[in-house]
Amino acid sequence: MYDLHYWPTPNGHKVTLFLEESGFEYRIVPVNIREGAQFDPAFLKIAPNNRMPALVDNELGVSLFESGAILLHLADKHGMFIPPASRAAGRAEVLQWLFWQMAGLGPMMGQASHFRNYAPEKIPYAIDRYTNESLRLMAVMDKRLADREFLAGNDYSIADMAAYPWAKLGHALAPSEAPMPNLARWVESIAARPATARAYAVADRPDVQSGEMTEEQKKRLFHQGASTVR
Ligand SMILES: N[C@@H](CCC(=O)N[C@@H](CS)C(=O)NCC(=O)O)C(=O)O
Repeated sequence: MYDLHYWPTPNGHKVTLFLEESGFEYRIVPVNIREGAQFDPAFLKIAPNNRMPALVDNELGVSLFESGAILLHLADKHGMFIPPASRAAGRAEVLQWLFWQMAGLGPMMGQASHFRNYAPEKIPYAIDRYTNESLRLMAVMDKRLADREFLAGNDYSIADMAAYPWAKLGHALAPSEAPMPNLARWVESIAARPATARAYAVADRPDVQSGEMTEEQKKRLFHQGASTVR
């Protein structure tokens, strides 16, 4: 049994995508990041970076933070959605696209969204920098997907699960941008998976709902620094 410390954001969806594909039993533990639940001492014990998602693997007595580490732990433990070490070439394909998402697509789209939607001033340099970098990364995906079904080859993998929740939001960044047909086909094919629908349905639970963000909540989320941690 797994406990998934979760809030319905793209990084949270990555893990419900895996858990719903696998059919494993898991409990949702809501982490209302708008209300500061990421700073609860009990949560910080398993997620010292005060970010969700985090996973408690009750069977092994292990807890993890960072969505990429969580996906890799689940995939390796159960031998699903990543080739084993004995198939090093296929495994390397998954790992490089997983790390590409964690280091590139996720952070860049996160910043693009922040400067476009939440920053108190509209700063064109920041908006353009992060929007353009996100679009560049999406074009890399589009090219990659021209001759294979999924990011790492012909099998759906944890690299796709990591990239999907961000990439599906991509069209909102620049609706007039030249079409990315391979990326669009990939988004549609993952959206059509029954497990994807179940993963996103978790976001409809009443205990993970939040409305418009208040000024106080924005301050809590967007004005963190070293003193937040000490
Ligand atoms: N690299 C981390 C990023 C996690 C992350 O940024 N989580 C956000 C929500 S998407 C969060 O918990 N924010 C709380 C805060 O900013 O205090 C991962 O992939 O797990």
